[in-house]
Amino acid sequence: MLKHYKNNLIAITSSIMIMATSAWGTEQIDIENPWIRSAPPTATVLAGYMTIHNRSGNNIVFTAASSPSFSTVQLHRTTLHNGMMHMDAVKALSINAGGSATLEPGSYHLMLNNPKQAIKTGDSIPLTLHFENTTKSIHLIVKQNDEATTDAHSHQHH
Ligand SMILES: [Cu+2]
Repeated sequence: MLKHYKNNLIAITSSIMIMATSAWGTEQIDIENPWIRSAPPTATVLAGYMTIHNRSGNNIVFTAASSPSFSTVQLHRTTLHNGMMHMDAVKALSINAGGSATLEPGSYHLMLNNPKQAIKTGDSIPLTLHFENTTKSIHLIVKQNDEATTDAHSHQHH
């Protein structure tokens, strides 16, 4: 009887701890301009971009992403090496307290593999970002390349 009671108590305590750790992150991670580059309907791979702002006082580690609209989502980085473009899978991306990370064409990006439905310009695609201590659910807007870069850099215009 006593043993049974103890087990219950431990179970309750650990579930409260999980709630507490996941609560801090979501409010303090801001996602700016999340978008997917529009591609022909035959495309089996699309690229997703955004800026992740870490407004918390702790380092955060972005580890993965998932979407019901794609079979898999990977974090990639494009690099220029001897005049050739390469894409490498990146396991994790650390973002300092108060810092940000930009996923943009020619650099870090989400590789969205095997769309499960037609992805059209203007669509809003659900995606969950996984961090070490939390997750954040967002929507990415499918945009033409020109439209998206204008949005991202509009503050630089005179
Ligand atoms: Cu890629």
